[in-house]
Amino acid sequence: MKKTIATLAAAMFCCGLLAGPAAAATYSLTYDGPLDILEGGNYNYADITDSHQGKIIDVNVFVNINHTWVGDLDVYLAHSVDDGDTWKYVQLLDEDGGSANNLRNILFDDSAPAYINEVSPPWADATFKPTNGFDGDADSSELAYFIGDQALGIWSLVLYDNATGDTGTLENYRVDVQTAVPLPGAVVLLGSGLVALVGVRRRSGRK
Ligand SMILES: [Ca+2]
Ligand SMILES: [Ca+2]
Ligand SMILES: [Ca+2]
Ligand SMILES: [Ca+2]
Repeated sequence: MKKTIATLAAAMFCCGLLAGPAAAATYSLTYDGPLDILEGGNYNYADITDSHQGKIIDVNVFVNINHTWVGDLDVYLAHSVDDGDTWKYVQLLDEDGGSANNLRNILFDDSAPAYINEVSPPWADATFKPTNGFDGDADSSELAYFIGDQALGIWSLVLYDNATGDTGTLENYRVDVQTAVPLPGAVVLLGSGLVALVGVRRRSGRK
């Protein structure tokens, strides 16, 4: 009988661990512009507060930018780690696209078939991987760089216009986030397994 209880408790404990006390959640957060993209050494920030709990599993970002020479632009998605003291930068565009106009309804997704800089503009109504490579302001050009971080914090689309003469605006952007969030049922299951194990140990220790 004790062995049965112990086995059951161990099974519950293992299930709690193996299944993982989490479930996936998805949500989207939108920034509504327009935000003028200033030239002359300005970094332009479009911030979105993310109040969701959970660890990031996947991030995609959808952008609408008007610009008369997209090759002027560095575009990054940044996310605050901790309380905003630390930022991670993922590069989406690295002065790619030459004299072409606009990034219209472009979704950046690591799972897309092609890097944006390997597809000739104009770019509109399409899904691309971020640019293939990154400059000194970025940490990566893969959105997967955010995986494992807490979602809670600030997302920022950061735009830098490297040359004078052509300008633009950020019309809007959206982050699509998937997180792993605690699953109360699994926590209860894990907890009850632990309690049962402790109970068995106590009983078996009192001979
Ligand atoms: Ca142009
Ligand atoms: Ca650059
Ligand atoms: Ca993705
Ligand atoms: Ca410019």
